[in-house]
Amino acid sequence: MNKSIEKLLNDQVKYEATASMQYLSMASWADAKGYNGIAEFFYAQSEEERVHMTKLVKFINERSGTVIVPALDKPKADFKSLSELFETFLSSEVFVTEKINHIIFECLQKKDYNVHNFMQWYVTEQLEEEAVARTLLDKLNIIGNDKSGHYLFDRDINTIATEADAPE
Ligand code: OFO
Repeated sequence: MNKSIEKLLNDQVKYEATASMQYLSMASWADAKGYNGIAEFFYAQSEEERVHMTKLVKFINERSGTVIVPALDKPKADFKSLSELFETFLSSEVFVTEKINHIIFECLQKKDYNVHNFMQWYVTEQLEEEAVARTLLDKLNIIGNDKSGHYLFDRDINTIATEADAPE
């Protein structure tokens, strides 16, 4: 595998791992505040990102590359509001999407169609996850500071997320 592509895939391992730990931290924050639905949502997101990371690790190994399991920065652990929690979610997803697009771009430059093909799965995932993050944040913006709205949001988060994720 081209060394610069291998480096980008290893960087992506770190970004997926970082997202996984960030979402675990967000799940724990929500859990401690009594938002059980939001906590379960982020526990599941954290697991998903871990799966994304492991898929990359396996792929690099399959292609006889060298995997570098990265050290991670401490995730953000405190949030002023639910809006800040979900803004963090959206900005994390937008960041990951940019990185994936960059890998796709480099694959085309280096004519590595194998990695390009593999990365299409991530492109689709990111589209879905960004749509979910934007929808949830939009709902929270409508709710504002209304406590009973927050209660219903926490109760219904999985339904809202599933609807946002559904193909048009
Ligand atoms: Fe890894 O799917 Fe989002 O970040």
